[in-house]
Amino acid sequence: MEIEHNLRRALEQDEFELHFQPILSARTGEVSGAEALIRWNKPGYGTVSPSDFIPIAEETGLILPIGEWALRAACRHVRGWLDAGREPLTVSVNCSARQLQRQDLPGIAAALLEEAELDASLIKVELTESAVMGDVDHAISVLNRLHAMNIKISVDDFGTGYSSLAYLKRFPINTLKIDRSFINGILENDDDRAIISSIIAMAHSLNLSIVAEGVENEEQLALLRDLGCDEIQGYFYSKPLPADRFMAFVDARA
Ligand code: G
Ligand code: G
Ligand code: MN
Ligand code: NA
Repeated sequence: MEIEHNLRRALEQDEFELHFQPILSARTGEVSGAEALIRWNKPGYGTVSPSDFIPIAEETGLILPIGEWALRAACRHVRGWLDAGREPLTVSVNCSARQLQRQDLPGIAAALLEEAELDASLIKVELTESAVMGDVDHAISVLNRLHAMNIKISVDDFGTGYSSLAYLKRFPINTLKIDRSFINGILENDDDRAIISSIIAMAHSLNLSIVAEGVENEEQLALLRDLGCDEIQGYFYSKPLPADRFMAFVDARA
């Protein structure tokens, strides 16, 4: 397959780049971290969005080296920011089901953290509900190892899958990211607002923090803050930015 060949070459030729979407404290408006989102700068074409190549990378197994690349790049960026004298920021890295099931994720993460001389608590792994629902016993054992290393764990796109919070209690999770499809409707839709309100209440009673994704305006932000949401991510503050522009965003808000 041509795209598979091109993705292999992209790894060899260093054509991937991480962008960073700021994540801010709902209460203080301070930048607490960012989600790292991969981009492919394809020569002679331009930027390819991950939604156009991550599914193929997953099918072909290339997600394993690409995921490792993303984790290494995230660790190196965080190290660079610390070296430049910045306050520590937590970076969330997306991991596919396959990385969780087929790779020694804790071992790889340990090596990359050591390589970057980085405190594990600055890296957060984002997994979807379906990724942890696959082989549950294996997922629990991998997550327990990550947790023991002090790597933080988020459940991405929360609310779109089938898991209940009671079920997730079995996993050593730190954070739920409420899917942006719920945030979309909170101002107009009473049901969406009720769902979010009860997710936040239950999450807090289980000692989980809540990130709202896809926050696009001030009214949504104000409501989410009233509902007790901990952190905010979305176009209202910023779209994903190249590393230098992300740092400029951080400096401008400090
Ligand atoms: O940034 P954008 O909205 O185009 O991202 C689209 C999707 O690609 C998101 O759902 C995100 O989870 C996924 N994605 C982005 N970067 C990575 C990555 O490094 N690894 C994996 N597995 N998925 C990623
Ligand atoms: O699935 P995941 O949560 O990893 O996807 C993150 C993607 O969501 C990012 O690639 C980003 O482009 C997109 N995104 C982030 N904030 C917003 C937003 O406020 N509105 C919309 N429509 N998309 C967003
Ligand atoms: Mn994500
Ligand atoms: Na998401």
